[in-house]
Amino acid sequence: MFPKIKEKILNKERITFEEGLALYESNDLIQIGELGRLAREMKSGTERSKWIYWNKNLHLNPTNVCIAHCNFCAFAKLPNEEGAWTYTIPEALEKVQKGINSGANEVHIVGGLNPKAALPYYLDLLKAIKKEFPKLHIKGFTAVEIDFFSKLKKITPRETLGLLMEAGLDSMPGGGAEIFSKSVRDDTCPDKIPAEKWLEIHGTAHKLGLKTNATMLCGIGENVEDRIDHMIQLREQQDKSKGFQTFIPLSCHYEDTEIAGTVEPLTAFDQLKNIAISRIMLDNFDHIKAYWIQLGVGLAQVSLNFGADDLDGTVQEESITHAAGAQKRGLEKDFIQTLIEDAGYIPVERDTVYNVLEVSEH
Ligand code: V47
Repeated sequence: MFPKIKEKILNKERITFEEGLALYESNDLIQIGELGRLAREMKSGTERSKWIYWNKNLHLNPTNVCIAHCNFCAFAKLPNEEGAWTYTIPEALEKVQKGINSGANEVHIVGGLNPKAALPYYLDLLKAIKKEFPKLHIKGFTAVEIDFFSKLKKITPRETLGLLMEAGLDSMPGGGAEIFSKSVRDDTCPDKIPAEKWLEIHGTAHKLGLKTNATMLCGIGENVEDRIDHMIQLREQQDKSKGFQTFIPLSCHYEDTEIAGTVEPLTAFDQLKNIAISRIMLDNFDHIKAYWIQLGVGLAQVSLNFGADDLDGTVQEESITHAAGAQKRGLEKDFIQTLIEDAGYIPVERDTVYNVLEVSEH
């Protein structure tokens, strides 16, 4: 199997569902990693094959009030529950200011499905952020939120996206995809939009000129067939609409979640396979992100040798994974650069849409 897949990667031929599955079923992690790295090198081209991207960003979660019930989520609260928050616009601006003070050029905004923080609230928030910080890139809202805002306002997702873009939205993150399989979605996040709707909203965003990302949440009871199916659905959507930049495999954290103890947690092997196999399968995605908040810094560093070419960023003020037990908070520039260099790569600071800001070649 390995020589055939290697040949296909070198010839830029598409890897099939069955081949992807065979990779997951193998425990030869070194060979899988080598193929992931080869796929990454083929994708980046020789000159950039040693580049690892990172950026200076902050996460802003304006509200954790959420009417959806997802069994893997420790972030959501009911409106009057202890620990529920919805920031006023000045409170949100204060959080953003803190990020700006540490050099952030991107704010990643996502929140719960809160009927009291719907489109009018977010239009005001985006306008206020752009007025105060005109150069800050706003990456905001999962397709699940876009659908929620649209239904409340009785307008289409296209109209909602248009209004958000007028107010300052620059791109969209990849959250809310979870696992596309209907049975896993029904078991874990029955209130979330189905796969087709998630993909359709990203397709609409791409048509409107927004770049977006895509995630896959693993460790929620899915099997490897579900993971490959998820990647193939994304690959097909990308063939059509071409606006995805980065794929981010996510690893479930279980503290304070209902799903804890009911599923097998991911092992380090699983997580490295997710990185390498997604790099091999997603031949039309430019980047694979190793999200250190969830992988942990150590595994994120190792994954740079398995096909990931992006370490996300400094990530200040994240709440979703931290609510479920993630330990590490904000990384400093020097530390990110050391992680990359020690793995044998060149740190490249980027903006959200992969414009190069600084290549740190020593
Ligand atoms: O959509 C929820 C996941 C996502 C848990 O686009 C959990 O650049 C682990 O989408 N354990 C939000 N994960 C994060 C996200 C993201 C992160 C970094 C970069 C980008 C990007 C996007 O977190 C949610 C959900 O899939 N999530 N609960 C949990 N207990």
